Amino acid sequence: MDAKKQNELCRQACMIRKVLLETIHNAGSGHIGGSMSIAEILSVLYFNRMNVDPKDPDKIDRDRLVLSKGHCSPAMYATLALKGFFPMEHLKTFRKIDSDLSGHVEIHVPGVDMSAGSLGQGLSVALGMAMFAKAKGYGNNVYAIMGDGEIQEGQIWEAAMAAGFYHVNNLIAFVDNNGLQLDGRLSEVMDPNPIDEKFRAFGWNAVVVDGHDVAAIDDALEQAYQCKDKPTAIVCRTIKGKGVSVFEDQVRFHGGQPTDEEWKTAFAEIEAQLAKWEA
Ligand SMILES: Cc1ncc(C[n+]2csc(CCOP(=O)(O)OP(=O)(O)O)c2C)c(N)n1
Repeated sequence: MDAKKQNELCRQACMIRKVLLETIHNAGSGHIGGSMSIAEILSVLYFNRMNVDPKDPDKIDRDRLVLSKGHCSPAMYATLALKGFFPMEHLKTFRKIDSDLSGHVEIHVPGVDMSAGSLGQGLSVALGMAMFAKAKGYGNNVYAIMGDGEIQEGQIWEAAMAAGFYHVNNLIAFVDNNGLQLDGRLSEVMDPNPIDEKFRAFGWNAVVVDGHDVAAIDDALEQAYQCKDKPTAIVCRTIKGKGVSVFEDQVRFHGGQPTDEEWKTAFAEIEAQLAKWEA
């Protein structure tokens, strides 16, 4: 990836963080930590790789993305608005009564391919979409983003087993390996690591990358496209709350809200990062 592209994708990740924080701040509620940790994944997918058209969100042969960790809707909605699926202004309705932008992703929102929120279901749905696309010969890819706490759910592994057995190579699953779940560290609750080895045992191609390195994510995707006989799992080592010092690696910001002082720090830090990428 050339330096210009890398700069653009880093800047988009920063914009995703800025917009998702503004969205949550405005609503007074929403999941900060797990939204911040997937900003680079979404930046690479939506601003470099995915075949989607904001003017034609339902086109049949589009790539699809299932945000299986559906509580991270602020990251998804920020990305879709930045990509042009709906006006930025609409984000101000997030979590308001009568808005389609609810706290967990909703399929009624342009650009969203699956409603999610009940963890553990997304990989199964993404697998179905990928198998359908293959049967139809559309040639598209289906992406899923799961949490590392989420993969404690048994249904994930049923889907993983089927995807490996049926060689569903157009299915690419990201695991946001930020090491925290709702109520603590994975290492203390129930550790699914080593995650890549588990996927390999189920017949997948699996890679581990720094999930905040846009070039590394992009390279892993290239490797996934080259793999013609297996689905690919991209295990992204990330930091929950990445991008704001006071939010990073804090269980409290899974769903909890910052104080006014912390919000001030957050917006100042994000603005400083944005200035760096714009330079
Ligand atoms: C089936 C189900 N059980 C419990 C919850 C409540 N819940 C919401 S987020 C979460 C933690 C998920 O952890 P992880 O997948 O690691 O997400 P991240 O840390 O990336 O936000 C839980 C238990 C849920 N949404 N669905």
